Amino acid sequence: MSTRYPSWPKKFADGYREEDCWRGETFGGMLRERAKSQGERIAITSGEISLSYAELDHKADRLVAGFQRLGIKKSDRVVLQLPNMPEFFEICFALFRLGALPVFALPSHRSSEINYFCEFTEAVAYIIPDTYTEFDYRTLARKVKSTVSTLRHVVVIGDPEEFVALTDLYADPIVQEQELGVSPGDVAFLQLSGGSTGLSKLIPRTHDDYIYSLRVSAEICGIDEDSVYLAVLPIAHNYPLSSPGVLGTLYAGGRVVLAAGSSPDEAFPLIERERVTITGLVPPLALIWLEAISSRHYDLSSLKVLQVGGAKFSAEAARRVKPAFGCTLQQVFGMAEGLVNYTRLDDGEETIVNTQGRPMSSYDEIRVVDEDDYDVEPGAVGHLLTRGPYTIRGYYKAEEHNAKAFTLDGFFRTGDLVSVNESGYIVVEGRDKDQINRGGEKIAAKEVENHFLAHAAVHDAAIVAMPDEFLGERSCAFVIPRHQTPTKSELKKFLRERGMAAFKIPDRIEFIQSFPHTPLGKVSKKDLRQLIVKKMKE
Ligand code: AMP
Ligand code: DBH
Repeated sequence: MSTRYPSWPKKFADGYREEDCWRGETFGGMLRERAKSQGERIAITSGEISLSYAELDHKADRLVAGFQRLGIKKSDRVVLQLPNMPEFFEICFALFRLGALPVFALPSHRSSEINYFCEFTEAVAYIIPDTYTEFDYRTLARKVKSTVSTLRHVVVIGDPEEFVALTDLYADPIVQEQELGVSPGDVAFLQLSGGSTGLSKLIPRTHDDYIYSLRVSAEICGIDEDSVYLAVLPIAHNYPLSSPGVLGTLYAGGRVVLAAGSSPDEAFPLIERERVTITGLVPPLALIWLEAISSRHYDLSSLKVLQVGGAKFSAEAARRVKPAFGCTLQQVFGMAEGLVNYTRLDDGEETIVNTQGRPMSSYDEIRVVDEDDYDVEPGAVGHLLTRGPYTIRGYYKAEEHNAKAFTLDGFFRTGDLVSVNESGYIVVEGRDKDQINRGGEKIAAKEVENHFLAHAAVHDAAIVAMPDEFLGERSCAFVIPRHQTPTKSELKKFLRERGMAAFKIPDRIEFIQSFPHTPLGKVSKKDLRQLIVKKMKE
């Protein structure tokens, strides 16, 4: 097994092929086929722009030639940091055809994260928009390029300044019926984990396994050629990318509509105009949409499915979806490492409202275990372990961590605490990973703590989740100062200047003289969580 790209043992890989999970498709081949069968049908709509399957296919080919001219080749890593724009697809499919691996950064990431992605993956190129949400990505690129020696090219959508313009890369395609030596079993891209032990881990997903997850997702979510998926969340994230998301929709030959923003005033008119049939939200957004719907008068009757996932959706809010939108709620509990659970469209109301769904594939293996890896009693709460045809067997270049994150027989330790009911539906009950889930955005406590420790006036720091009605959780930093206590705003400014994504900056900072400890002498985050709840009531 490669330690860089861990994979399934042969016995399992053969089994998944025999069972027809893995059909030997590649992303490049999939787009080629859709271009033949769907041709002039629209694949992507973004504002006034629309792109047919044939056009997308052709543009991807032209970019393959352009990327080749830059010297980008099979297996090279390319960090992609793009918002919801049509070029995202042209670039992705071009890289897939080349066999180069996109690394899916989020638009909210800043120098700290991007530097790490580029360095750790030894990326040869970094692809960005010129500006987006008042942020100039070229300044970020300058910083990264000056520190990462492998990075040869920065490609910019829009005004490139000293970098390469994407528009200059659409070259005459080299006629090639075959892809450039890309096999279905190859890793297609690196997705990001929410992280728990520090920086995000990178997740190698293959053509075979990801396309399988798209096919099953599309089927469960009722996606076909007539479906219209509205992408409101950032599409680089695994959920809007694949559950069924934009790629699942393209797999099924449907149409993807890219939203510029997620607010009701941006999304509702789009749903009306484009006759959107399905979209995916995180719980805080779903709450905003639920609040807005009674005062807005758009025709949302085309919407058949409203998905909510990424963080736990409360049963109370879940119950309001159908009456408010007149469509089916689908809860989605997934992870970029693989396993995705869905409530089914024809499930009864109680299942849809009270559970986070069941595994999408009958080949998903689920175990719920105690601290010693023994199965708990049926229905009891325990740690969720999983293995299957689209769940990775190890993170990219992380041998030591993999030994802990996976069992010896290849089950992934999800870090989620769940119970499974008699019908096999999962309820997410909590978490045992050192992470904050801020309305679907995951924050690894350790990563933020390490940034605090770089401040001269900080002796120690511990980040915990505090309950929040709107986001589910927010983050609180407990800080032990050295001699002089810094101000809270000084600390936040310091964190921003270290180039952390804004969503990771703690919502609250509390100074403390010492941390409570567990009997083993570890910092007791449980006690700190209780302490912050007490303080919130004061
Ligand atoms: P990530 O590491 O970013 O891929 O996030 C995956 C994690 O998000 C899961 O392991 C869960 O902790 C959390 N998550 C995703 N969907 C849900 C959901 N519907 N309910 C509760 N937690 C969720
Ligand atoms: O939170 C997630 O990572 C997630 C949620 C729903 C996910 O990766 C997915 C569906 O595929």
